[in-house]
Amino acid sequence: MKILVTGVTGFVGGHLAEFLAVHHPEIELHGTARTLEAPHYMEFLKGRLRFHECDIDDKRGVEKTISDVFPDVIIHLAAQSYVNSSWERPEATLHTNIIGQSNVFEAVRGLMSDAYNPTILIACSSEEYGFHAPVGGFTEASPLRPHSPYALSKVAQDYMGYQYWSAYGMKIIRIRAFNHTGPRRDPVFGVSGFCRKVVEIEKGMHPPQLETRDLTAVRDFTDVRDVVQAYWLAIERCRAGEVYNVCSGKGVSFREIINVVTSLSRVQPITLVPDPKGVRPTDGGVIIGNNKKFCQATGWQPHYDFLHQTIPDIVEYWRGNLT
Ligand code: A2R
Repeated sequence: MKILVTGVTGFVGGHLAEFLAVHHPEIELHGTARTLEAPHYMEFLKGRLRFHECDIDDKRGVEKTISDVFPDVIIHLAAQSYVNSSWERPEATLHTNIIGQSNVFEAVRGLMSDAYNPTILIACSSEEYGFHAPVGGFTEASPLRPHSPYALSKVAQDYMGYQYWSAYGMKIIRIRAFNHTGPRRDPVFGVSGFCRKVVEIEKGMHPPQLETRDLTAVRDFTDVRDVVQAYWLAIERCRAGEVYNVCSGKGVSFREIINVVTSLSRVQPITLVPDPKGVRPTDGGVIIGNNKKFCQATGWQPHYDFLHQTIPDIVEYWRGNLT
């Protein structure tokens, strides 16, 4: 089986490639990246993962990559993934996420035949639901209320997946992933940023204070290592045309997160101060998912305890990777 992971050098892509290389040696693994300079932690995948230089915005380049590889499975992760950047440059986010995915779908459609119809997993997002989870968490039937250009781009990707399945019978599985983090997460994302700051404090690079925003906000976090296993199970067991939440089903407030992160610091005490950049439009609210549909379809259960395994692992990662 040949698998093509778009955005393989990204946070999830790297963990997915590692998971597939370790647990599925039978798979021929391909990945796209904008440049062929792989991050150092992907060195061990040399010879195992074939890189293809490909900008997802470039229709011809995407067509060439997909027709060269002819994958049985595509896991489409390449995207502008950062909500805050989407406020600053909405058109770039909409273009890469929506037109980029259209380029992937059209390239596959051009190759489709009775003998060729690959499975495609697309990475949609909890951001599509908005900020006010009902009791029991957002289900796949909850209304979509995108609040940012990023969220809007993910709604479009999601419904594009539905449309290509319904119009052309393409085998598209839509996954709405809730917050996920883990070692190697870019520090622009909250939890990884807090963990890195604690390590900067330990190394004397930052005063013993953490800049925080709305600590009452509640999110549903899953470890990325559980998420990539979920993506693989989705490929094996989920139904094309369907949409599934991947989440823990449990909410955790940023106050709880900060308490755990600061408790791990070798420098005490750490003072909390308001973030000088102020509150962002994406702060606040309660985003919790309901994972019943996905768990029933696949048997998946998250294994990592977010507060007591994932967060310490991220702190350890920064202790070993901050110079
Ligand atoms: O920025 P780069 O060069 O590291 O590449 C990122 C890639 N990417 C692109 N690849 C090809 N053409 C583009 N125009 C383009 N723009 C971005 O997508 C990176 O390798 C990858 C995204 O990785 P991260 O930003 O680390 O996101 P993460 O957390 O891995 O998210 C994976 C998927 C995305 O669709 C998110 O929207 C969703 O899961 O949550």
